[in-house]
Amino acid sequence: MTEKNATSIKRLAKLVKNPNAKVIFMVGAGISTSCGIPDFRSPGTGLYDNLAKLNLPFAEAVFDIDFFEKNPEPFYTLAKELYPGNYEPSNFHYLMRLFQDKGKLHRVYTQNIDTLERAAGILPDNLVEAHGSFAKNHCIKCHKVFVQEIFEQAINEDKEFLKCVHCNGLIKPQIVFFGENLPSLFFSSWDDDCAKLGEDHIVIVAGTSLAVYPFASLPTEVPKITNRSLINLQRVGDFKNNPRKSDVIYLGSSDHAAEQLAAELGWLDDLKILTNM
Ligand code: CNA
Repeated sequence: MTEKNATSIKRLAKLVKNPNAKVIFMVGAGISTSCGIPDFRSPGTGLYDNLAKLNLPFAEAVFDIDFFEKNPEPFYTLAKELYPGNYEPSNFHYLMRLFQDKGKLHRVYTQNIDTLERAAGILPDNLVEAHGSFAKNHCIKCHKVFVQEIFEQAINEDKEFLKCVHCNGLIKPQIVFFGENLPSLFFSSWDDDCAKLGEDHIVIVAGTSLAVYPFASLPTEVPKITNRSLINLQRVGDFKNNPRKSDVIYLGSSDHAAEQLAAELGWLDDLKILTNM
């Protein structure tokens, strides 16, 4: 571990040890790469660099609602790869679960659609899936909602693209595509949480390029009295463009950070039990 990272873990642990401390996590695809799910933007390994086989006009098209309406096939191919159940949570997911078990979790805001926060045991009230999930489906034309299983069947059995029985519109999982609104829970929950943030709160941002808005603006909106931390392979977003003196920066793997923070907090045995380390 670099000296800087070691210092950051110590600073973060000190903040967490405050008996009134409560943590909000803001996470992205980087916390799931060790589970075998590629992120979007890591050079070489990210999905955007590996979408050639999907024959897309531009990488983001796979999550573009207008493109999906014309050609759902690339999304179906990708969904098969990303579908929940194929992967186990990472150390970092279980660290967030430990914060919950220790009574120190305020909320997890995730951009991920892999539902690994649920798999790690984060309770529904503590979780905001900002970009939706595979848990439900809806018709993109009449917006009728359908259960999870129908899409799972469609990708597993290579059936025709799912169509709505009411209006013949295409059905897709309730994952937020470019051109679609985020769930209203994202906005209402953040309005509430942000208004309550004080000096005992810590916002930990991990495994995200902070490139997708409005999620990317959350760290900027954190009041100055609240401590912020970034755990990522490189500096991103507000931590790069507008760093605060009090920011605690850890540049490296989120799983390593999870182990080191757990060790510093005296939680390593608990983490090992959860992860079967
Ligand atoms: P991104 O833009 O691909 O950025 C990922 C970030 O994580 C980058 O800054 C990486 O350097 C960093 N990173 C990668 N591996 C690690 C690691 N082991 N430890 C620490 N940092 C790491 O992904 P974002 O989440 O920022 O982008 C938002 C998109 C990605 C959302 O709309 C997601 O739905 C979408 N996405 C989700 C998944 C998933 O659900 N697992 C996978 C791929 C994309």
